[in-house]
Amino acid sequence: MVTSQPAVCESNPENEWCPPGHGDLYAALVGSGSLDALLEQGIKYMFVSNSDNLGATLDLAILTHFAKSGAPFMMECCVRTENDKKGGHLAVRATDGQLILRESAMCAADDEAAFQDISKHRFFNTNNLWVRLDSLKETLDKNGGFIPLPMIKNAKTVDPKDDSSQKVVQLETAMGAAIECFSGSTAITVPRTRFAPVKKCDDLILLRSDAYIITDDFRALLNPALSKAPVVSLDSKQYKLVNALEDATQDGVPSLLKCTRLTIKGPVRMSKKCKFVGDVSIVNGSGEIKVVPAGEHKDTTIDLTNAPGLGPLKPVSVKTSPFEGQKPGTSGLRKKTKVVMKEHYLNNFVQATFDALKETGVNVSEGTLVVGGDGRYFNPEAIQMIIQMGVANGVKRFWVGQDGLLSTPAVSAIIRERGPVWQKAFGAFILTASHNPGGPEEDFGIKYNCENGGPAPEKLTDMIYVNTTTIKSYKICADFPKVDISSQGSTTVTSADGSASATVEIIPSTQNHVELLKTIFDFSSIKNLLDRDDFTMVYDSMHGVNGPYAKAVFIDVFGQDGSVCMNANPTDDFNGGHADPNLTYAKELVAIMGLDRTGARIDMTGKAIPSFGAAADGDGDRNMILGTQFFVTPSDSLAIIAAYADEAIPFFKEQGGLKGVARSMPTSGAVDLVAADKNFDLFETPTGWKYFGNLMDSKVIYGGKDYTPFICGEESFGTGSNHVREKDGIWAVLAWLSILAYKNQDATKPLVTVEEIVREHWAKYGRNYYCRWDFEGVASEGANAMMDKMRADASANTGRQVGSYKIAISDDFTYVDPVDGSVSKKQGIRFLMEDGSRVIFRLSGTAGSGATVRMYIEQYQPDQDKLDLPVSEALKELTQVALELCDIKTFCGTETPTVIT
Ligand code: VG1
Ligand code: CO
Repeated sequence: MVTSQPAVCESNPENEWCPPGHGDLYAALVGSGSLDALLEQGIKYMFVSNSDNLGATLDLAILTHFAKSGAPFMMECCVRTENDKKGGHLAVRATDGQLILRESAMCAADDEAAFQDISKHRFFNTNNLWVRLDSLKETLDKNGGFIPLPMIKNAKTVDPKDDSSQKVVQLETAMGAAIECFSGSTAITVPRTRFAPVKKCDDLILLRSDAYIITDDFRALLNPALSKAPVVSLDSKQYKLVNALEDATQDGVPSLLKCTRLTIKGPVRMSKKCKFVGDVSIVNGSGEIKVVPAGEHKDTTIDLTNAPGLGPLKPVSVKTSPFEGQKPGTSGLRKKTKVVMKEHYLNNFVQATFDALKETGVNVSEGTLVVGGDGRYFNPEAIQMIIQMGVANGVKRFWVGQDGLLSTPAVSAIIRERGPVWQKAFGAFILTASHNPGGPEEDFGIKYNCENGGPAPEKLTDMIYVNTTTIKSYKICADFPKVDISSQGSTTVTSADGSASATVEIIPSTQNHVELLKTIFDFSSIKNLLDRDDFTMVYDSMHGVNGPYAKAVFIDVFGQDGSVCMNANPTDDFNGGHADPNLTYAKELVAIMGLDRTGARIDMTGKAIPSFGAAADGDGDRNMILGTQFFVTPSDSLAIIAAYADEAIPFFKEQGGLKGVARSMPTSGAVDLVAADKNFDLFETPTGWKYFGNLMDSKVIYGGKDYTPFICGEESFGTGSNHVREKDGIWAVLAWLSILAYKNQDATKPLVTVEEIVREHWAKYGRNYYCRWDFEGVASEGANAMMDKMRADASANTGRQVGSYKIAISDDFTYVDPVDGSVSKKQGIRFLMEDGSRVIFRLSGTAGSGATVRMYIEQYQPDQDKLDLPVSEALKELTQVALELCDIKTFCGTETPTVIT
């Protein structure tokens, strides 16, 4: 029964929308004002076609013909063949001789045979249409603003994917049907080359095969060696979606040059080594993917039903449904381990990533996928799962860190440096939640890094997230054997039919990274420093992944005593600690260096204090630098490394000197002063390392200005350079040791200390007093409301006087990437005071659950007499102002930070 009422679809109201069909083009031209605008510009002719028709190019000969004809409307038609008999055809209306279009939906059931008679109705519409815009306007005006197109009635179900849902009538119009609305309209027969629509995978495989060529002016043409395109008919159930065809042809598209007909039934995989000649039919009734043997197949039916399958390489599709909240944050996806261990949870994210890679054109079958992590709980299981899913998604080679261990900077180095060209890594999964605690009750994390070695850019992480919201199934080779990741070596697994294989290589965790570091620093002068009697150091790896790297460098290369490396054996829960190198969490080291959690000196009478102390976070990309009873803020550390780079570090010296520096927005402006002094290009980016990569790749990838050699850093204990595309903890430690070695070249003189170097720097540039207050684990609603309020009040706050500070600007930081123009909004609420002081608020994007508010406070002090104040005192008033500005007490119920750094 037709109710003539709009359809209702409770399960998904989006299905209630009735797509109008491309006949809507004319209404859209009028409604959007485009028609008038085009006419005003003096444009007379319009050529339109379906976007899937790769043959629809703007052919000047046809345009000339159309212009000369004087007709208001012209349709390009092709001669109908067997393949086209079900589609609409051109006709002459008997009553008045008007050209009209007849669609199958307009044909009475008993006239079907005549409709499909290609000798009677010889032409079909290609939907390549030429329209005189002035005539269009006239016709529209005459008809009260629309074109009276015939309605097409389609019988559908309200949910197109569910045949059992409510039956509906979908009304649409077709743009070609307008031929009947213009008197004097005409048609022209064009060669098939003007009609190359890609509607089904049948068309796509043909187009991608050697049956078609791409001309120099990018037209897809039937290969001149063929008089007729092969007739392809793929199993419509198996190859409905492009993904399925791509899986089936992951090893290349077979040759169809000598093929007349190709019919495929059942799930198969082909390769470019297959050549189909004449009429070939492939059948696989087994339900399991079977591989068509390489070689020529001529006029034959290949029955693969009982052929050996892929065995351990057999992918299966597992049904799943989306999990909420799989949006990667500042550095990947971080969640409670328990959440990640839920069935399908990690599978969904990994499949969403593989799908996004395919969408962006990454060929995962070429090169290598790197897999490793910080050694936290559930890493080993996740690694095996990623291998099994990788194989199912077409990955042929893996590099896995021994014992699953790879630090974040080492992964970046491996992607960039390891292997011959044909093995070069295309990307990596890094299993880390970095500085977040680990273990079954704590956090797990996963992130994807790209071919340049850097974290996935926002464009990719957004795509991954969208995929996680629609995922229905994932692919996995459940029978792929578990790989022993505890010892180095290579395992190749071959499919049962011998057609394919995948190789998993367990690689040394530290080798590539340590080799790279040796090319950057002057190791012999660092060794001289370390060997001095008056120099001692300790490096705390906090039970994270950095331990093996610290040992490889300091014990194996520099020959230092084992006591230099503290907490250097990775454990899966970081020994119950919080592997975050700051004054609060690196308690043990901080006490050894003679400080308390506020950075104040403690009584160390009778105890020897090392000259140098450093700590790393869980995944080895962060660093904390300490001198004897002295804490170096990360912002100062960045500025000082930049100031000494050219003198103390060969990597910079030998490449003509440092060119560019960058800091994240909340990081203090100490490095800005060095940049201004030394004429470096300076950039201020949003929080997170992914934004630095484009600046480092500005020339090599984007062909723009070169900013390398390049140094960048964040206030959150991250520092690095363009030697990799991640922050690099051990790099920063070696950079500091290089500066110390440079300042202490004369071994007969007393040691110039870390503290002296920092004070000398302040004396020259002034001091940026800086601190960050973290409010961890507050309720998300309150935190969000607080941020919204400050955002809403931004313009009202601008110009306001608070205490002795006047707010010059209050805004929400927006970053426009100077290299690729991409825009990142809502990157932190800023209060920029008239005297240059700053207060900034952000919500953390790395929290595994709940919310963390970060409050950043900075005040510059050039006065030589005021360089030695305790930070809390120097920032006392500004801190009060900051608390007032955000009113965190009201929104989050607390004013006491969990961590101050
Ligand atoms: C934090 C830091 C940020 C850093 C990120 C990843 O992010 O503030 O500077 O890049 O962690 O570091 P957020 O969004 O929580 O403020 V790591 O060493 O945890 O990968
Ligand atoms: Co980290």
